[in-house]
Amino acid sequence: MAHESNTHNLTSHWRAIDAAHHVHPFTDTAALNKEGVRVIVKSDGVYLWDSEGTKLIDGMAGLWCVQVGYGNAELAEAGYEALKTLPYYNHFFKTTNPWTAELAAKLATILPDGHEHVLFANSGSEANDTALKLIRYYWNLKGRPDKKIHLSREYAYHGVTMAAASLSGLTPMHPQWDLPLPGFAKVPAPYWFGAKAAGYGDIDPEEFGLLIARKLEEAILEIGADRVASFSAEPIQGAGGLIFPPATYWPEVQHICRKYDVLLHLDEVITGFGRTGEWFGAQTYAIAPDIMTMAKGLSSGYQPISAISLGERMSKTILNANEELVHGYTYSGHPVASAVALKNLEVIEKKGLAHRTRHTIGPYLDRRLRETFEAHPLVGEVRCVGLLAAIELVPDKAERRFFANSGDIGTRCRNYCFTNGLVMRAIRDTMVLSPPLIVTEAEVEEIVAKAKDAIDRTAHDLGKM
Ligand code: PXG
Repeated sequence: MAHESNTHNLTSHWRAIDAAHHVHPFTDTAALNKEGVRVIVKSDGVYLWDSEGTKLIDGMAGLWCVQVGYGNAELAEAGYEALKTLPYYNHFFKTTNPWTAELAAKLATILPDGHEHVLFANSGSEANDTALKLIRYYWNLKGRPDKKIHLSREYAYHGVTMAAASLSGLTPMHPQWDLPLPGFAKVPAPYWFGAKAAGYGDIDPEEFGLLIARKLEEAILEIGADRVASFSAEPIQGAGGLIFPPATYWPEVQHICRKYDVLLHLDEVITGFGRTGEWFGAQTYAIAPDIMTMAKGLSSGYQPISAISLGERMSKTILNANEELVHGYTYSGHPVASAVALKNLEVIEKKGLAHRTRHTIGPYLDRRLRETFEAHPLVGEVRCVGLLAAIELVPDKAERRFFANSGDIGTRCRNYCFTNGLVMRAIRDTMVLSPPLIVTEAEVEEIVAKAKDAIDRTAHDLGKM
């Protein structure tokens, strides 16, 4: 389907039926319908096309997930093969299937040490929801039912189920739903670029990393270590604005979790599967989690699938409970999703996508962004780890202050990007890139040139150029 020649005339039809019947996520649907929605009809590599024939370069890999790029025939064929052979069966009735069993075994070879056991779900939110249930269960089995408070961070994004949204620290996610639920508490994020604006003064990043880690200790002591179940965190905070922790942060956090017997839950939904230049952010930052959640890049987004892995301590306790684990979804370990994920891991490995992210294309993106933007009058900081990059737009280069109406300038810049045929996200006024891991140097050049034009135009509007 979907060649521009025969989709142009259908655009207004699709817009109309979408407006009449489809409620969009994280969107004011009524406002969107006045504006008119864009219909995405096809994709290839790092490119997308809309129904009017406009070509976009996708600097976000969808929603941080299309590691192997669009249009990978091997993944499509693996899915088709499973669809023909076993389109559905479950794991509830003393049964498994070859793809899910192989996928679990493959994951065990790439996960952090001690993570030998995996549960499956269908989204990052479900994985995090499941992780919190397993954490509660663990402490119940240990005879410590009072350990029930879940700590997480400001600016965290962990998803939208009742528990995952409660865990999230992006406050606009809460009022519509009367969240967070009881039993959730927040600690600050190691957002060094924002430290000055937050009143920490001219602190250096390493000192700031320690200071923020110790805020976790303060929170544990205030609540009482005997009541704190877990600390949940993304190795790098993604949807909260690409917050890269200073080098001192993770070692201190791990030390604190161990000292107070608080389970460490790592949310690798964005940072997994090569994104930071290793299989997982846990390896990039030398983190040893008790439980880990992953989704997105697990299947490069080709199928909805997520996973929860248990470290030694949790797996020993939970798998030796001598009772049924009363949890599972109809689609846990779906054969088609498992087949696609398994092939996806094979492709990531075969093409050396984590390796190139760490050693060649990641450093290339980093260098080109710095060369292009570090001296730019609208840019306060450029930061990049693997193929995650952020460009902070600020009113005053020297001051590390933010714009008064947070988000206005970022949105303006993002709109210019779209006009230029580049998908680049704005989080507040931070411009964010997370391209497919197959992106080439020429495509990086295209992204940088389009981003430069958009940022220049934004600066021009503000009288800065
Ligand atoms: N954890 C993290 C770290 C995520 O980034 C989730 C959990 C939830 O996954 P599901 O599959 O339930 O969506 C995410 C999802 C954005 C954006 O605008 C980011 C996500 C989802 C939607 C939008 O950056 N991340």
